Amino acid sequence: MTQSFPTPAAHARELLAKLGVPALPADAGHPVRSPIDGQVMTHVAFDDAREIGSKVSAACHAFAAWRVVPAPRRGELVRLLGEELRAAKADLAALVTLEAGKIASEAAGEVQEMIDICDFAVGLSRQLHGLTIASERPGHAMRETWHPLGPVAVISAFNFPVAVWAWNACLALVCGDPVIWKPSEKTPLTALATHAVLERALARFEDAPDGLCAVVLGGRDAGERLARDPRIALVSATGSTRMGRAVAPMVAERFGRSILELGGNNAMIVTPSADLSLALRAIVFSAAGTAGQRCTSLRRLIVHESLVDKVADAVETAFQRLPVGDPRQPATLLGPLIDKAAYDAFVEAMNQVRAEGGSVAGGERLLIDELPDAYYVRPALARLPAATACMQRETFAPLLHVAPYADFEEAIAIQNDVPQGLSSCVMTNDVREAEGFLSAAGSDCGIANVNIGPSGAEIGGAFGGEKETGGGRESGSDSWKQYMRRQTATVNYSGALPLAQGVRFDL
Ligand code: UN1
Repeated sequence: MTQSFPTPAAHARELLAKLGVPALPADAGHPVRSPIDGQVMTHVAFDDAREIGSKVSAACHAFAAWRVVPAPRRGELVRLLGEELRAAKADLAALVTLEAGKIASEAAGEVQEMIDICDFAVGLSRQLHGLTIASERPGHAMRETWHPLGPVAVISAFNFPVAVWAWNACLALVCGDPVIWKPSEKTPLTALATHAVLERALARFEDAPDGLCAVVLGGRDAGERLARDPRIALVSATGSTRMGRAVAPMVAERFGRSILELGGNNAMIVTPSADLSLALRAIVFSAAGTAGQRCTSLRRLIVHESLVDKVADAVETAFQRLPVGDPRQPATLLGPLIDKAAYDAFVEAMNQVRAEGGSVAGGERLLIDELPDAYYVRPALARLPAATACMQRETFAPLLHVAPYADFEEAIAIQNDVPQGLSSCVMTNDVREAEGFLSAAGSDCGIANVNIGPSGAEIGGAFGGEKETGGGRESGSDSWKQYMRRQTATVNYSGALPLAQGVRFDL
């Protein structure tokens, strides 16, 4: 059943008010468009160099106070944030839909991901464990302690406009670090709304230092300013490999730390023993879900030659049937691309497939008459006779390449033969293939799955990838260690001064 909704602009006004965001200038500053209709929802003011500088100074002051607050007490702030996010979940998710174009269920999932990482970080606040290490010297004790690191800058992308901030901010806050957030200029409203939610948690917490958390709005130059600022201890940047190539040297030049989560070019291998109905559902969700705009979206399908036509036909049919449209409609499974540039890149990538001897099914632009400034597309399936150059590139759109393989080792070689190394998976019921895929000689990616697609990771694991993906790890496992500095301490409780390695230096 089709529901009627207000225009995205009116809907955004209503949600921003409900979420507690102070009124924004209606017609001045940087325009914020909704991909749902391509129209301007509102404007936001970008921070200038002076404002960015003073936010960093405030974060440095806040750090001096926050680092000595006991970690479990810091965890209480994140616990309160989790409560406030639970209360705001529906409204914040609706705003994610307006600003990023995600279908309602995926937007709700994104806010759930924020809540999950809050819970994880609260537990972590009592588990920032160090080590005790055996000393070779008598009467000596050695230990390793983790201390807060300093202000953290989070540079996030449009496609996960709030969850990626939460991955970083929740860990940083329990680790004792202030957080400055520069969201994508395409999604500033969800950042402002998240901050309004955070303000409520800070008010309930009562004694958090001023300047502990800030939002910096701006374009590339604002991100650059944060990357170059020596007062920022860690820059956690999510986005394209191109962005990472620019940001990483700026941080490295001043010996800052960075966590990079850049491009992916994720593959699935489908073997003869695979459960094909399971595979089909995994393929369609991970290739077409979020309109192919996840870092983890499936872009390459490597299918055994005996099955490749059957699998490709089934995917093509499923793509044809996917309901595309306003992501607020409950029946929609595929919302719009973020903007015209994304659409142009999609068209160019399909042209490259054809130029390399492949064929493309789907890929048409839809709803042009109704919504001429929005970019809705039918997902595209590109059939290739073999893995070719067009499969090397990440195109942030629902374009799935399919190519055959003859033996399993060849499939793994194709899977690994791209510059990126984020996520990967194999569909198989053969334990040798499954374990081989996960072995040292198997997938070279940061994420490797068996019998699930490459996207939709849980927060409990470390998230990130190798090669051009940047090597960073965020979210679960021991990713928290990057937000702290490690100190090795040796205490001499004897009356003598023996030297390590048996060195003698008698005065
Ligand atoms: C991203 O696309 O930047 O694994 C993050 C997933 C999500 C996170 C994606 N949990 O697909």
